[in-house]
Amino acid sequence: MAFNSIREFIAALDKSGDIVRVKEQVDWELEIGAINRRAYEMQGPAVLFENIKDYPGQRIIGGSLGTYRRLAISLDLDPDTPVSAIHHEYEKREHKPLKPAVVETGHCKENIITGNDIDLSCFAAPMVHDGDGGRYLGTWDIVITKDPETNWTNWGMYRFMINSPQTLSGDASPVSHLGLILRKHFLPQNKRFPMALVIGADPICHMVATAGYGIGVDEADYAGALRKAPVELVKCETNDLLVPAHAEMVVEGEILPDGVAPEGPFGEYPGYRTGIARTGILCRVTAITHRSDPIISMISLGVPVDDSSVAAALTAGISIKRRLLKHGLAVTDVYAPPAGVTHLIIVGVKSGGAETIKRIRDVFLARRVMVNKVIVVDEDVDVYDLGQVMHAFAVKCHPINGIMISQVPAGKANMLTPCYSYEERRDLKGGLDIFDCTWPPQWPKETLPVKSSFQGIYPQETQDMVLAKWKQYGFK
Ligand SMILES: Cc1cc2nc3c(=O)[nH]c(=O)nc-3n(C[C@H](O)[C@H](O)[C@H](O)COP(=O)(O)O)c2cc1C
Ligand SMILES: [Mn+2]
Repeated sequence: MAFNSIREFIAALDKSGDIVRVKEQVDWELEIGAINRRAYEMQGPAVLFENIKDYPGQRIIGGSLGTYRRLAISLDLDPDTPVSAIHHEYEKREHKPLKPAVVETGHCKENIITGNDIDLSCFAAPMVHDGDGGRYLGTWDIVITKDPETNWTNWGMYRFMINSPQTLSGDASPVSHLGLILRKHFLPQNKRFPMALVIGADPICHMVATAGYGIGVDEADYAGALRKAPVELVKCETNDLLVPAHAEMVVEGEILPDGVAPEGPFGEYPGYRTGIARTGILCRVTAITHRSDPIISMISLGVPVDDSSVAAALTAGISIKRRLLKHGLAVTDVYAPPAGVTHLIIVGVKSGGAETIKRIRDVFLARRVMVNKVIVVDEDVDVYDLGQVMHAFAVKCHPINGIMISQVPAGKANMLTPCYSYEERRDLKGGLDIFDCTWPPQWPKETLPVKSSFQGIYPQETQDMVLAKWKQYGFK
């Protein structure tokens, strides 16, 4: 059964024991961020802060999807579902996109604030990390925008910090869909760009906002697919965007074509504060609507594992697999292990070798290269089992011929990757290595090393006999 709101999801986490309710008074300045961060690092539960200094009645939830257990619960699966099964279920559900249902009203309309009454400082936006550029209201959010030409509605997760009581500043990259629409239809025409920042929607809506769907694809249809029920949307007060009706809070606004504001720095997703304060986009708030006693969704972003490295690893793995298949590569599975923070990707292939490796490299190099290491393994290696992957890397990746090093053209690399120098990050320069852990197809079959495993080195009859008698031997 799909959750219709974050409150229904919290009730499920209460039941499964995957959330702690903090009743002790906590400070929005660093304390909440630090508690949430420590909980991640202990692989602990989600945290609901119920008593926030200066903000009676308001609450913050941190880490809603910070473990695979919580991710499985959000998809209405058994909490102990293995990672590979979560991936496969996600892929299966994606085949049936469901259009959202537009409704008249919803919880997000319980309070409507417009005009001079708008004051962002009335909301418990946390100062998440020491050294952040400001208080971030949007950390685990959904930002909704529309392409005026095609009516494509985009959902993306982009951070937004409070710049003044009535303005936000943000950091949507030029290649993000928000960045693309803004630069195509609004900046050149000097037009204001309507947006809605959604906080505290049902967990699946936030997850699809992290996913790299194609240009022109409405993420809302995929939230419906994954929930197996249409998302209910309601119209904004001051623009014609549609937002999740049962969200805790919606900040309606317009990005000003001639305005800029300082943005960042921030403890970033690769697990480091790599940036300095930059010039961000400036959003003038036109309305705030919210549920009474709102719950603000947040992430204390940092070293893995957290919501970003779990949920975004799932969505990144699925979208990279989709892209490789589209280019005709015989890929079995793709895993972006959370510890690799989407910088390291494992690709399983039906047949490897230099030609396959080159084609995989070309697919990665064709766009912005946020990844910098790709490990390619044969299909007998379970990509979700890091022990097996490490074994293949250790013994099948030739230390000279097995590494394909590529330069990433300036302007296309990841500016947040900590190993790049300051100059490289500034100019978006970087590299991409493909580690080939597959057998060269030209090696004669009789010279291929034989895998000394149960399935690899024993005759089929021996395997069948051992399996048939397994319990007889005394195993459970
Ligand atoms: C916690 C979190 C914060 C993010 N913040 C930003 C951000 O500030 N700017 C950005 O361009 N992408 C950010 N991303 C990555 C985007 O969410 C991701 O690229 C997504 O695909 C964007 O949607 P789009 O493909 O519709 O542009 C963030 C992801 C996560 C998980
Ligand atoms: Mn998109």
